[in-house]
Amino acid sequence: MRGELMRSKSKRLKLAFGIGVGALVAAAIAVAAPPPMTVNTGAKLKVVAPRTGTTLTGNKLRTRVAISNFKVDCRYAGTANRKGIGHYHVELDKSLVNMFCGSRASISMLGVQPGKHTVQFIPAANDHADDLKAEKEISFTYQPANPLPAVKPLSFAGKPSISIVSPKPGATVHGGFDFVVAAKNFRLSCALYGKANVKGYGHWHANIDTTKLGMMGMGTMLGMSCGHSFHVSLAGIKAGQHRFIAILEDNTHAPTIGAQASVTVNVR
Ligand SMILES: [Cu+2]
Repeated sequence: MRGELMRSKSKRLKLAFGIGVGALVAAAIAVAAPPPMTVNTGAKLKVVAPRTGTTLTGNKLRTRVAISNFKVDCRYAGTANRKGIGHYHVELDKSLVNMFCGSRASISMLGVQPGKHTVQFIPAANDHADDLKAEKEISFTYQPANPLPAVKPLSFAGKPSISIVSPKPGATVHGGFDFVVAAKNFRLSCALYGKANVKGYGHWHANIDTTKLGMMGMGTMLGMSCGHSFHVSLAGIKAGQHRFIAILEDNTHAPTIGAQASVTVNVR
């Protein structure tokens, strides 16, 4: 009798433990893979180029879209959402290349294997949440007449790092400013945006106030750069103290390089 009770007690304990672990695993999965953020921007997007089934023999895919019912304005990217305002994302094989505001864009085929590919066009809100219902996809074949050489991994003597050249801490900025950085032990590349990672290569993101919001911290991303400067429009940014953050990113826009720098300035 007593043994019976003990056994059932320990069974219950095991069960409770099992549920506890299950809940933990479920929570871990929820953290690792958040549901795709989607938003209804109201935008209507039409792809003018390329046409489905295009064979691309050059090394640049030139794209053109027509967007209606939506004010396309990259100056507000990374700031609070505003109804009816945003930008659009271009993805290559469902991997984000960049955000765009002009009707035309050009996607480098560096790091792209010859063969069949898809390109996606997705209206997005200021916080970069995709409007997946308005997404358009085009298939094309990349058959280069003069294939690009493969990008080889790079080795540097030191760890990659980024520092801020301008503005200086405590500076007052107004009406926009150039956010200037210096990257060390790292090769910045626009052509590799959205491609497979190659050691030593990537770019940087300019964020405001935090790096924690949205997918891979992009909720407050003002924009990205493969140069030494990014123009911050300050549109949609309230007056007061703000922190501007420069984050080194791998080609997939993930902050895996593990280097960032920030500066706090006064926005007037
Ligand atoms: Cu990026």
